[in-house]
Parts: sequence; C-alpha cells; structure tokens
Amino acid sequence: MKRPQDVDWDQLTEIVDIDGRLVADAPWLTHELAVAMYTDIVRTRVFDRRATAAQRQGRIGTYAVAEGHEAIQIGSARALRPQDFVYPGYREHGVQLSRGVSLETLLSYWRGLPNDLWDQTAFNQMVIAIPIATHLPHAVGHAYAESVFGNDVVTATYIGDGGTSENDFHSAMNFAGVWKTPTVFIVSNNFYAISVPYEQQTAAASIADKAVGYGMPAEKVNGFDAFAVYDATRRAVERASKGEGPTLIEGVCYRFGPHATADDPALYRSKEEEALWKPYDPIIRMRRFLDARGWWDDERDATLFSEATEAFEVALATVGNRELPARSDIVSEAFAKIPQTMVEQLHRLEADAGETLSTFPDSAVWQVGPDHLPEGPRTTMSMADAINAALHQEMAADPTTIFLGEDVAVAGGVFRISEGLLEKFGSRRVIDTPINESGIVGTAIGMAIAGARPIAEIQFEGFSYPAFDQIASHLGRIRFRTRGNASLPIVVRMPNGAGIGAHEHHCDSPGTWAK
Ligand SMILES: Cc1ncc(C[n+]2csc(CCOP(=O)(O)OP(=O)(O)O)c2C)c(N)n1
Ligand SMILES: [Mg+2]
Repeated sequence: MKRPQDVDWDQLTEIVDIDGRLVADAPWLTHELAVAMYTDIVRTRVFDRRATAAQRQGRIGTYAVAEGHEAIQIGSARALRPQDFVYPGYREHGVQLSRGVSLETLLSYWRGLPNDLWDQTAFNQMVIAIPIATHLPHAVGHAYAESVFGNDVVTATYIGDGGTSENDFHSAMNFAGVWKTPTVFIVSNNFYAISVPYEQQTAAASIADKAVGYGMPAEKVNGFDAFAVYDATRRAVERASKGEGPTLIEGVCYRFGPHATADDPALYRSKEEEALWKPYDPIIRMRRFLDARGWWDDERDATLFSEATEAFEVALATVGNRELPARSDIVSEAFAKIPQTMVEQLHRLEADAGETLSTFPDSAVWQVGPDHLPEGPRTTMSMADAINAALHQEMAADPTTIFLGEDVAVAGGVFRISEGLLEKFGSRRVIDTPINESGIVGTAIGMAIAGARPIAEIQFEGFSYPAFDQIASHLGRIRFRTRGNASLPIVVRMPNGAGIGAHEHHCDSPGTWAK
C-alpha cells in the first residue's frame, strides 16, 4: 500500500503547497503564466476524462489515463522553449496539448488511425513511443546532433518509475552523461508500473538517486505542484543550453485512475489508498493558488471546462468520420521506395481479401536488378579499404554525417575500417561510444530525426542483437508512424563471419535469421 504519509515530502521541492500557498521564491511566477498553466491542466483533465469515456463507448481504442500526472506534464512542457524538442512516452497527453498538437491528431492516434499526419517538425515533438524507454536514446542523439550543428536546442524526454528498469534507460542516461548532451529526463514516479509497486521495481531509494551513477545532477520534485516542476525544468533547460549537460527530474505523483482503460486497479490497490491521494489533485492546488490571488473565478472556470469539452467532442466527431486508410498504406507509407517483394506481399493480401490489386508508379518501386557500375577508371582494393574510402568520401561530402561505434575513432575500428576519420573530421563527428549497441543505434535514430546522416557501426554482427529493438521498433517504423515526415537516412554497418574462423559471436552471420 502506497500512502501519502509514506512519502518524505520534505525531500521534494515545492513552490505552491497543497493549500495553494506560495512557499518559495518564484519571481518568474506571473499572473499570465499561472493562468496559462491552469488552462492547460484543465484541458488535459477534460481530454483525459472524455477520452476514457470515448473508449468505453467504443469510439477510440485502449487509452493511457493521465489523471494525477497533469502537473508534471504541464509544468515541464511550459518551461521548455519553442525550439526545444520532446520525446514523449504514452501518457504525455498534456505535454502534447500544451505544445500545440491538435486534439484531432491525438485522438486519431488513440483511435488507432495512422492516417493523420504527425509532423514532428510542426510540434517539435516526436510521435508517441510505446516500447518503454526506447525513445530515451533518441532524445540523447537528437540533442547531440543539434549541438554539432551549433543549434541551441534542448531535448526533453519522459518516462515512468517502472521504465527506469529498462535497458534503454541505462543506455540513454549513460550516453547523455558521457556526451554531456542538453537533455532533460523527466520521470513521473507514480509508484506503480501497471500493477507492480515501486519496491518490486527497484531497490534504489529514489529514482533521482540513479542519476548519480551517470554523473548527472537530479532533482526530486513534488509532482502535484506544476510550478515546482516548471522551476526545476526551467533551471535544467538553462543549464543544458549553457553546455552544462543533462539533468534528471523525478516528479513524485500518483495515478488517480487505471493504468489504461483495459486495467483494473482493484487487483493491486485499494479504494482506501486511492482516496488518500485525492486531496493532492493538482487542479485543486492550482485553483486554490489562483483564487487566493483573485486571478480566477467560478464563471471563468465553468467556461474553460465547457469550451474544452466542446472542442473535444468536435474533434472526436471529426476523427470518428474519418475513412480508414487504404491497405496499400502499409507499404506506400513505410518505404521511400517500395521493394518489389513488398508489393508482391501486398498483392497476395489484397487478392485474399477480394480487393483490386494496388498499382504504384515505377518511380515509387525499388526494382532490385543487376548492379550498374559507373563507367570510368577502375582500381582493385580490399573490401576494408573500399569501405574506408567510401566513408572518407561521404563524410567530406556531407557535414551532417556522424560516424559512431565502439573503438571506431582513436583505433580506427577493430578492422581499421574507419582509419583516418577522426584525424580528418574530429571527435564531434567520429565518436568512440560507450559499449552499448542499443545506445549506438538509438542515438543514431535521434541524430537522424534532428537532420543528421549517421553511420552506426556494430563491432561484430554477432553483437547486433541488443540493437534489434531499436532497429525493429523504430528504424523500420518511424517513416510509417510519421507518414514520411521523419525519414531516417541511417546506415547501420556490421562485419560478419566471412570465414575468419573466429570464436563464437565473432563469426556469426545473423543474416540467416531473416530467412
Ligand atoms: C518494452 C515494453 N515492455 C512492456 C510494455 C507494457 N507496459 C506498458 S506500460 C507498462 C508499465 C510502465 O510503468 P511506468 O514506467 O512506471 O509508467 P506508468 O505507466 O506508471 O506511467 C508496461 C509494462 C511496454 N509498453 N513496453
Ligand atoms: Mg509508474
């Protein structure tokens, strides 16, 4: 049982207490900001309640309920600058609404309709990532690439207490710590991961404690106090922007509702426990604060709630009337050039369903045929020398190319494939990474979203398996998920077997897994 009296509140920073009293210095806390944040919190609450009801009516699919998390979401989102970039998890509806994602776009996502545009450049926010923690390395890579480009962009990324057990939490925190990227990690600690309580998730006394091992400052914040979260995020963004590196912010909160619409919290916590947390509702705290200052009244409140409800209903009706996308979207939106084998698979599906077979212009299809070698002088060299020459050429031709991997810089790679790159292109673009394959591919993905052309090296193909979540869950899907708004120009290169007679894993040919 997790009760408010079990929390050491003195450890958590607070700006406005549960009674709405200002308890710390906050010169930045203006009338305008407070009203804007309250408005966002109410819009998020209305969205959440209406979306939960819409799921019950069968109008959207399974939905992740956010009630209780609003202060962390709005407090952090409001502290980011317009140019900063967000990598959210599945529950950050408030962050999305506050940063301009339309109700229709959000509702389409939760209705399971991929036929709405998620334009990450319009919202400075990536589409929701469902596999827990896998988006964290993206935020780190994105921040890294922006600093290489000389842009003042901070990335913010969100995760839960349970998510900090995942491998990619570790890879992202480690890369961010070593690279000192301008990244803010925001952890919503609601003491549960679906049914599993905090104590069974981690033996760490707090999530913030985990940051120490990555050389990263951390702050524990009262996650019901949007102003405390705002202040912590504001300071973290300032530090990151000055080149002082990443920060972890742990916001302590409670999920008032179920994990998602498919979850029944009665299986793992009592009604008594839930009732103890109700007075901590961030809306009540914020409203008390505004009332005490005479900045709000019942009439304005009623208008805010009813306008938010109406906007939701209009958006839901629009989304409900939307046509399902054509079956052919599964190939046409997933590939810049559709492989012929995919067209054949699609045709088999369409034939089975008795549908007309889709046709695509020749220019949209990738016809794999014989190689056409360019005319001109030829020379003979080893494969290693040829790859090395190609890397030198590409890195010289395109300043957005970043080469990363284990032992690739100073040593020039264990097969000397990247020899000479460090000397020519410098340590910002030729990176000896920590030993973490998921981190290598994951950060490369974030770099590509930021506009870079990364080349990610896996030292031996037999060690590519830890990277496969990133490859399958993201590299292969982000184009589809964003309807082509994000296309990832990444090369993942890895040497394999080829008869070198080496010991296990150094001579694997995992290409056979694909057969
Ligand atoms: C890699 C992965 N494993 C499992 C799941 C299923 N799942 C979704 S949410 C969740 C619990 C996450 O808990 P926490 O990180 O504390 O975040 P909260 O839901 O409490 O906000 C699980 C196990 C998933 N989405 N991704
Ligand atoms: Mg949790």
